[in-house]
Amino acid sequence: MLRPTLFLLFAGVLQIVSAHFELNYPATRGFDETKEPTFPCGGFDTVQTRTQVPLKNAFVEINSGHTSYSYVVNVVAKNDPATADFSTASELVQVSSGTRSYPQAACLSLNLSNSTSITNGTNATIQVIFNGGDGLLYQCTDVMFVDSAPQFNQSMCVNADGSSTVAASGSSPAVDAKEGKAPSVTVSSSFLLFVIVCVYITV
Ligand SMILES: *[C@@H]1O[C@H](CO)[C@@H](O)[C@H](O)[C@H]1NC(C)=O
Ligand SMILES: *[C@@H]1O[C@H](CO)[C@@H](O)[C@H](O)[C@H]1NC(C)=O
Ligand SMILES: *[C@@H]1O[C@H](CO)[C@@H](O)[C@H](O)[C@H]1NC(C)=O
Ligand SMILES: *[C@@H]1O[C@H](CO)[C@@H](O)[C@H](O)[C@H]1NC(C)=O
Ligand SMILES: *[C@@H]1O[C@H](CO)[C@@H](O)[C@H](O)[C@H]1NC(C)=O
Ligand SMILES: [Cu+2]
Repeated sequence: MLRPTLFLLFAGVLQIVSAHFELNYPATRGFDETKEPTFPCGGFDTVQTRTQVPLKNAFVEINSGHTSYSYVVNVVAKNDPATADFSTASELVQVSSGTRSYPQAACLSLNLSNSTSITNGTNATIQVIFNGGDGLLYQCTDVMFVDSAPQFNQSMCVNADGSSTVAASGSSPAVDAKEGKAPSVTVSSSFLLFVIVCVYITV
């Protein structure tokens, strides 16, 4: 009787630790963890204030509660894309994809070369699709792509494992930041603690 209870406790704590993901930069349209599985934008279907994003060295910065995940970043180059646009091949352009094996801050570089229509002044919505193993999760941000975006904060491009943030466009790294290590240590040490407790009790 003891073991199933402990397992449930363990699973419950794990779920709190791995709290899905957030889109931190450019600012998300909105975040509601319960709606995050809602296609196409995690329950937020209204265009918000646009961030000017450069055509080169563009990225989105996320915060992951999962240690291991895959992601895809898409762009719909319209002023106010409809839900259907996010599932229409001719409207949806994939600009990034990959996997990560560490939690917390991650800088996902965008490579716009798949799009022929995005130029200086193009309004668009960026969609981040996150798969941490518990279902697809969605976040969006509204942007205007520009040649020169002096307000776009390149310092927001940070990987929590300290790895280089080489842009997918092949241009020079935006930042090689070592910040954000502390939170990932917190997550992994609490995880380790529960593993130790469970092993201890089982034995
Ligand atoms: C461009 O599109 C192709 C086909 O969908 C895809 O395989 C590739 O990963 C895309 N490139 C980027 C940078 O996302
Ligand atoms: C890009 O667009 C902005 C604003 O629309 C304009 O001021 C700028 O001159 C354009 N840049 C180029 C290289 O066309
Ligand atoms: C882009 O969006 C801005 C603000 O949302 C708007 O003022 C502007 O007219 C749009 N540009 C185009 C080319 O539609
Ligand atoms: C840019 O981002 C960095 C890192 O988060 C932050 O410290 C800095 O204040 C930001 N700069 C601006 C102008 O917002
Ligand atoms: C950018 O994406 C295009 C299309 O998927 C690909 O051919 C190119 O190699 C990519 N560039 C880099 C630096 O990854
Ligand atoms: Cu999750």
